[in-house]
Amino acid sequence: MTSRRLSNDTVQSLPASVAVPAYDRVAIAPGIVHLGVGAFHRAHQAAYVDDCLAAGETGWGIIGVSLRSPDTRDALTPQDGLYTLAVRGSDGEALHIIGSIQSMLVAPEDPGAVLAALTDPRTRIVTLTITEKAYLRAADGSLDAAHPDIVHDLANPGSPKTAHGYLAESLARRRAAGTPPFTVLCCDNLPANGATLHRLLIGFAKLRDAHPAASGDAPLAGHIADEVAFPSSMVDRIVPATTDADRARIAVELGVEDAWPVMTEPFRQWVIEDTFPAGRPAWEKFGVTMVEDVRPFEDMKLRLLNGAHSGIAYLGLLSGHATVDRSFADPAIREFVDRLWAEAIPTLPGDAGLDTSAYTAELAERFSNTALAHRTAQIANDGSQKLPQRIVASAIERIQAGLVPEHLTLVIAAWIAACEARGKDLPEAHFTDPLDAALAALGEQPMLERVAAVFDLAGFASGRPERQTLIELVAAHRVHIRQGGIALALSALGIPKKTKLS
Ligand code: CS2
Repeated sequence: MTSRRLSNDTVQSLPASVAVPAYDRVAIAPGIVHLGVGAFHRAHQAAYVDDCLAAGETGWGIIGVSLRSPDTRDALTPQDGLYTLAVRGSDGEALHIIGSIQSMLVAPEDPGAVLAALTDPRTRIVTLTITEKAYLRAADGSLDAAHPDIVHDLANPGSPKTAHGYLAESLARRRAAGTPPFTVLCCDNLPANGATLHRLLIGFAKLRDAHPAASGDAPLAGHIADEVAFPSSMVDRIVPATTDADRARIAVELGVEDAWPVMTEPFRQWVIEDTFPAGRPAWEKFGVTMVEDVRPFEDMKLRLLNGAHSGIAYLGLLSGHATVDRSFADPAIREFVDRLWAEAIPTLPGDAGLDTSAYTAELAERFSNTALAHRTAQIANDGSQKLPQRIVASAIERIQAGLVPEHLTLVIAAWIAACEARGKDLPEAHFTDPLDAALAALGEQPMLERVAAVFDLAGFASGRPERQTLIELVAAHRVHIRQGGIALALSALGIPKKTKLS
């Protein structure tokens, strides 16, 4: 393997088939601070921003912030922030070098530098992909005020650990300096993600306003409630984790090394509520849909794409399928996903002009992409954080409509079974969940009680009249899985369909 590295110098000498930034990176000013520079951000938002920069915008470079690990910074900084986006479809792989990330910061190493970037008047948008669990919601959906990182951030506003702490402190400093607030654009897979973050941050600010560490400061909660815009957005692009084989292949194709290329699919979608008082890039020129209300798109994506993804992951893991395409090619799982969609589609707004059959047909193609090798174990992570908006919400609405969500509830049972299979049929730590320690601490219990305990820990259907029905359905599926594996649970649903006796 070559030892030369991708960088501003070597990017000029890449093979002609590789698309490179066609703009002067030095002339770009930073305008966006992004919290959570994972592979998803690098395949999605950073690529859209790269398109805008290539079209001549100069004020929207990205400063990437990692809230925890230095790994992305360590990979990208020696490459001047450049990296390869490998777009893998059925017709092969196209390589793009993305130049929109100008610099990287690692928050735990230098919180002051992150706050300086956030308070810089040139920063007009702060975007986030920090994953569901980093919003630190309690089981009832409100801010988890007892979380040690929240307690820390309230006592130490100048050296926060959480996104909430960084946003609150920088918004307070901007106001004190007479700098208008930035717009906060949440890009995580949460329902009403902007409104959700707004609510959580106001919750944080109220605690902060009441905390002795903030005595003498002007109250912040009202400022955030009234003056800061939090448009919601729906983000979509499938981004499997990069493997060493990907790194080796890309190095050969480029002729230089890229420590962390990102793999993705040709499809991409971004729907954003158009509330940007401090301005924004002209994203709409590159296929981004700017709307007044993102909710119908978001629900469709969370319930049909992500809901099916979780089903494919947990049922697939329990059936021995390592990747999404293999799981989806299993006729029984394919039939199950069709029925899952049939169950979830009626919960979507009928008057929003959604074309659910075109959408699911396209999803079926995307899930069948064999070039991605998207691992079921990757999607299986953090189920307790993902299932509420992907599965539980639709299941509750089905019960309200007088129907039985028997397929949706099998996904929950398969999640519980897959969690419990780790260290037995599945490798230990094959995937992880924030509830792992609490789940492990549950003793032997009858099935109904066990499922109820899991619902309580995860906050599924908390306080809702539909909770008990859901628990009973999940427990019945879980018993089937225990007795005869996922095959028995599926056959109890009539999958695979029995051939008629002649
Ligand atoms: C996946 C998502 O890992 C997961 O939970 O369902 O990351 C999914 O690939 C993206 O939301 C697609 O946009």
